[in-house]
Amino acid sequence: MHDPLRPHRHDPNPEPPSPDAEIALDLPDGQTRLIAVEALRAMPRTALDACYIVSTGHGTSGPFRFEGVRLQALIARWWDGPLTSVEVVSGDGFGTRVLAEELADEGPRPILLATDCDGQPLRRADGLVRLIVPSERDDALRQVKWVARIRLVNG
Ligand SMILES: Nc1nc2c(c(=O)[nH]1)N[C@H]1C(S)=C(S)[C@@H](COP(=O)(O)O)O[C@H]1N2
Ligand SMILES: [Mo]
Repeated sequence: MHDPLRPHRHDPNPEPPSPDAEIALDLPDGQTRLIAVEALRAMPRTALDACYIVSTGHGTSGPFRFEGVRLQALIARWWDGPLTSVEVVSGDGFGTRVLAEELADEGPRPILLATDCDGQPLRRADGLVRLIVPSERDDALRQVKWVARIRLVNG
């Protein structure tokens, strides 16, 4: 079975999986919160300059200035209990796992849920809402477009 947390394809899907950018946030206690993109945009914002989308198969694009909300800030707003990892999965079955240690040790370039790029709102076709993992510069497999579900895992 295809595991979205281990994507193996390098053909980026060009099509948004749905028109809607709402995100479902699964909490470790079994509850789910639905987060509209407007609610995400209303949160404190962070910008990251000089981001590149690096693809082994089809080159590099950028630099981009991505702007949005820190993944850590989103988590802190909804969950203050213990956490071991966070699964970020798109509507087209593409995803990555972020470890709690990564979030604790982010430094000046934090992981972002981007809603804007180069001063413009990201369009759905561009990947709204897009995860940006600035430490990953190999193959773009963690630069997840169309984030649909964020699962907080403890244990
Ligand atoms: N949801 C989703 N995110 C994705 C992919 C995808 O197919 N679906 N492809 C990945 C790959 S392999 C690449 S190279 C980049 C391409 O990003 P771009 O469309 O901005 O160039 O997105 C990454 N994120
Ligand atoms: Mo890729």
